Amino acid sequence: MDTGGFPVYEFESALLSLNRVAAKNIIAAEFTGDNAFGLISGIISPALESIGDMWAKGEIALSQEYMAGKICEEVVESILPERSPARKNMPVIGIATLGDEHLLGKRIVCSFLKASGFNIHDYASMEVEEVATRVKDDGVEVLMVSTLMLNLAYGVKKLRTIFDKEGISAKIIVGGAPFLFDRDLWKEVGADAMAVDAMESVSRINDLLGCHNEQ
Ligand code: B12
Repeated sequence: MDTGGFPVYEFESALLSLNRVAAKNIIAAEFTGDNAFGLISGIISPALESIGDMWAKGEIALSQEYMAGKICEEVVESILPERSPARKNMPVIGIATLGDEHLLGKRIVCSFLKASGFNIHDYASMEVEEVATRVKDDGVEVLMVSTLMLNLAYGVKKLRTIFDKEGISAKIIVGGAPFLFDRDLWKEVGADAMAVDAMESVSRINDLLGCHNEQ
């Protein structure tokens, strides 16, 4: 794997040995104050994906995969930027996982959007029907859906049906593993767009709303 000069292997081995302190120190040594998303895509995500593959091949215990996810949540939390104070005339955004317990991707997208100045309603891991009600009540213009389990990705289809039936005009942008594995799945489930990561999600919102959110 080309690690682009990042200490991915060191971070991965700290995670596999459940060495929380070493994992935090590796990221702290690379953190410059404004490169959180670069460290997430350059070190944290590749290490987690490699650990996920090892688990799938039976090479490590579930507890190692589970703890690696938990340690990464803490590490990510410690470097994510604050909410931006520049929040004039920004569209109302919702974010949900439709019952998925893989919360790290949602956490990162949510934080990136907040840091970019968006107003976010975080519906966490709510069921489809409840998400639709909240989207309607909160006047959400774009709903971001993060699912890592394929079965839950199909929940977007159900959501779209409810939106159409109830006349809810919110756009739906999806992301997460199933949409990365199958690049046409977003169309199949009736979403309006997909994005590969948090950074791309901002361009998708702007494309769909036909705006560039200048302050
Ligand atoms: C870590 C992990 C876990 C951790 C979760 C820790 C946590 N609190 O989140 C634990 C161990 C708990 C776990 C549990 C399970 N997992 Co798991 N897990 C993973 C793994 C290895 C990495 C996920 C991750 O956190 N990546 C790092 C984050 C940062 O990346 P991300 O979520 O993809 O998010 C980025 C982008 O996708 C994007 N994005 C994400 N969401 C959104 C949303 C929008 C709108 C946009 C625009 C962008 C966007 O932006 C993010 C950052 O830039 C994946 C493998 C993979 N390839 O994804 C499997 C994976 C998702 N898990 C899987 C499975 C099967 C399970 C379990 C059923 C069994 C198991 N392995 O233990 C359980 C079920 C949990 C449940 N009921 O929800 C499968 C799902 C397969 C499928 N067909 O559905 C995967 C794909 C592994 C595999 N290859 O088989 N898992």
